[in-house]
Amino acid sequence: MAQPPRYKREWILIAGDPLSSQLQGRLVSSSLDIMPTDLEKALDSLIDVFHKYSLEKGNYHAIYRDDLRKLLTKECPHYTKNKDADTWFKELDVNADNAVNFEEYLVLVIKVGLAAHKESHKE
Ligand SMILES: [Ca+2]
Repeated sequence: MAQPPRYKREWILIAGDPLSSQLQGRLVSSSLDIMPTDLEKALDSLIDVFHKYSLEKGNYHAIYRDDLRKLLTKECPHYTKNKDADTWFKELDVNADNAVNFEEYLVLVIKVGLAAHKESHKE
């Protein structure tokens, strides 16, 4: 028998409503749900950040060049400043479809995560 989900997402979407966009994907726990783990919360944040920029153009699955520039500037400037946004875009857009999909975004997360981990061990 399948295990119940540890937590559930409450999807609220009213087309064109900015508050709905912000609420979409938010983790919602009811009193009956088990609290998500730290890693589950972190994963939820990674997904939320992706959608924050993909939904700039109304797409759940693609971040376009100018929105990637905003993401780099606003979400991880410390770890991405050594390359310009166009260079990041070319590196991340592996399938060359002029958009960064979620898998390609995870490459950025890995690179930034490695840099953050390295920095965490600096004295
Ligand atoms: Ca792509």
